Amino acid sequence: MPIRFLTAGESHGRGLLCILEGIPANLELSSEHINAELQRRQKGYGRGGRMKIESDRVEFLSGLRFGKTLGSPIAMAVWNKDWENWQEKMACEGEPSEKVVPFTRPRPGHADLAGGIKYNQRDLRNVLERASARETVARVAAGAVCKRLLEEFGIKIGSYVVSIGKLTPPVEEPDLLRRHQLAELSEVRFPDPSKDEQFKELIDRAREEGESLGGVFEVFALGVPPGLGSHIQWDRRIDGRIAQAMMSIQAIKGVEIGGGFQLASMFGSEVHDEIGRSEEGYFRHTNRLGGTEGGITNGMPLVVRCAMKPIPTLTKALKSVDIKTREEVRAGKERSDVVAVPAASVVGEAMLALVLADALLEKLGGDFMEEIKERFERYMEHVKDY
Ligand code: EPS
Repeated sequence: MPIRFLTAGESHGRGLLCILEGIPANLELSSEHINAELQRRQKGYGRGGRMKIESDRVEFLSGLRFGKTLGSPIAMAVWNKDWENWQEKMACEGEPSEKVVPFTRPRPGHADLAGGIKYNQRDLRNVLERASARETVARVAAGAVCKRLLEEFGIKIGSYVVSIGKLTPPVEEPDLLRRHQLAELSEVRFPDPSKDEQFKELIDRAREEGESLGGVFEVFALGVPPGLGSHIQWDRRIDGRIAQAMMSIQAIKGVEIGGGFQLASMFGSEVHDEIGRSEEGYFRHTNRLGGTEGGITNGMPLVVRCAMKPIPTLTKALKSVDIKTREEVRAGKERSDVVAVPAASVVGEAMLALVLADALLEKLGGDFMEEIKERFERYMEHVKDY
């Protein structure tokens, strides 16, 4: 797998870090591009107080010289502004002061209890800080670099929300790119901003009731050439790789590709995308399989749907047990979002970009942009002539 990336950082620590390896040399890259993606991740009606504190900006630490990649690992940092308020409570060294109150009432649905048991921690902050979806800042930074790379090959990635809670207005717009553009204009990333008020009412009501909400979003990629991923081994299948990447996003509980679960109840003739041919090569009359067959991209748009569970931090706290006293209590409360589905869809874009950039480089090979582009053009000729 040509692309590897690691993230580090706690939610209220110094910042979020990312090391991204495998990006070829000579790709033009700027912090502006990454910051624009980071800002998109911060948006969405229903976010908590934290997003008013932060204004996420990337700082490149390596892998770039005069605006072009070097082929060496790209290290990026996004510093937490909130660190100022947490320095004492999240210090890497020294002894805890009296200000440090251990978090001992695990929230159902968060990593608190399972992580506390696993790592033998008596202050569950030692778990929740890393489990927090703030980590997705680093993923979005890495994904932004991959998006930049994919753009050079005409591959575009977008997303939109299809539901929040039980509210699922029909998506009228048929065109995927247009859905994305409309979502950019909506406060909840729904591809019809005239529905925003309905979503906002629902979110306001949830907030008043001390509740949280989940939802469903779709991520797509256009311009994906056929032939990424492979049928020959389980871990090379592109659909499996996409599902793993998406499922790894905090709070995601379901992933579907194309028609997903719906396809299971249909007849074969209603599902499989019939084959046609034009001057550009083969195409499909429909795209119910969401752009993959046999673990290989088939040249149709990739369409992935993800289900996000409601955020586990509730003001109307659920039953829990204090890990210090072992008494039944209400779960601890942390500042949190009421809903983060719009932000998660931006994270989904980043994860899809990472998987596709990896699969594209695996297909083409090469260490610098010029040679990879040449190989891409040759391969696209093959696709057309096949
Ligand atoms: C997040 C930052 C966090 C949370 C949220 C995601 O900030 P804070 O904990 O300071 O409010 O708002 O994390 C969660 C909802 C969670 O359950 O961990 C962010 O930057 O996305």
